Amino acid sequence: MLTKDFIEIEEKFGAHNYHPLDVVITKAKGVWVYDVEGKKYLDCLAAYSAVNQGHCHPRILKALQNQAEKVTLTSRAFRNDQLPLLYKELCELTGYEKVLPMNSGAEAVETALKAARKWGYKVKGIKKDTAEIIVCENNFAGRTISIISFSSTEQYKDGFGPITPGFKIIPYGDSAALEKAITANTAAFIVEPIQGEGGVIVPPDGYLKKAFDICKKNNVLFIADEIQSGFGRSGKLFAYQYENIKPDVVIIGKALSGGFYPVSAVLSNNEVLGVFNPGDHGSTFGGNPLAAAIARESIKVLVEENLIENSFKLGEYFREKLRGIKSKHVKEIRGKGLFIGVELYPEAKGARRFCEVLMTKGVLCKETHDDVIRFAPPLVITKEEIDWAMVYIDEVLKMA
Ligand code: IF1
Repeated sequence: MLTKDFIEIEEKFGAHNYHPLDVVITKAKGVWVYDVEGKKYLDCLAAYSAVNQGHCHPRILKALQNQAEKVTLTSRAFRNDQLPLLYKELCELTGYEKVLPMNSGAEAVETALKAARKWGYKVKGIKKDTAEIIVCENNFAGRTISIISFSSTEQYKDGFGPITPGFKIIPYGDSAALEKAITANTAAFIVEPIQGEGGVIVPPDGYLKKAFDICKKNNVLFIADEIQSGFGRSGKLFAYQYENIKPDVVIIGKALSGGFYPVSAVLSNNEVLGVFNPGDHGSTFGGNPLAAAIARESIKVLVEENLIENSFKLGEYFREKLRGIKSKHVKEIRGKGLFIGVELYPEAKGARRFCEVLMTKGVLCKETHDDVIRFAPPLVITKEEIDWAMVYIDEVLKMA
């Protein structure tokens, strides 16, 4: 079957909730993916940062195979011998006291929302059912009803009401707005240290620290959504580490599994995660031994292969190369580590057409927010591979 045959079947039988590039991938290794017609592409999206360790990493694959032959799912009605070790290793790596495992990123965000509300009532003493959570404009945190309820993107909410109350939206990067929005009922402030879907938006230097201090002063939980920015993507283990803060809660997902399996989690301290009692929250698959074994190895690969440092160094290199391209379309090049956004002028008529042409040249990337081309390759990428891609990126950014 050819590319067009797969597309035809997909369009006929699948819901049309996506508009993918017309490349049908059949295998992948490291930074490279291959389509059904044998054409090779350099993946500059890395499954939205879920495959930071590179596609089909051999060590993670082994961990999956070994565990799959032993036991895959016990449910949390029983214990398994992988989850405790994942807990311990995650806490040692991150400096947090407790972990609550889930599957998708959205579920972990929902878990953090529930923890924050319950902490607000049981620890802070907020009056029943009045807790408020502050979020930023332009956020992206998933697709559940409660999460879209605090989205500022109309499309994500359109047709899905009634929405969940209890959220306040303030501008991103504006600590004064945070200070003003906080009331006695505020339980938490949730923020992406770098906004991903928002267009790879890096907030002003010092913003996270100021916001953190404001939260501390007002007894408000500071929650960092590191689902996309975490695990080396930004050139640090977590993007919040650029500002020398320690969030009360960190939400992780995506690269926690190296792309093999949906694994997410909430990291926090005993006070916050201690609010959950048996029966308060859970998931059939959350914390299963296969997920835990995969996550354990994914974390080890990230650290032992120095992928965080590679992201920092090659991110600088990637941006420097991009800055060398003389293109009338480019308004701004930004990012940290291998989390890179190239914003185009409105006259460029959208980033999508650039991504479509890049695909024909063998470079896969994805537009975000109409005018931004996002480059976020697996963190195993080399200088030579960046140089290879840059020839085409140069050519395509110079299109009419
Ligand atoms: C899609 C975007 C990226 C996230 C942050 C939570 C979640 C995400 C900061 C939820 C998910 C995804 C979802 C995916 C595309 C992708 C995305 F363009 F939509 F925004 F990466 F940039 N917090 N982001 O970025 O995690 O439940 O999806 O596991 O197609 O919707 P999830």
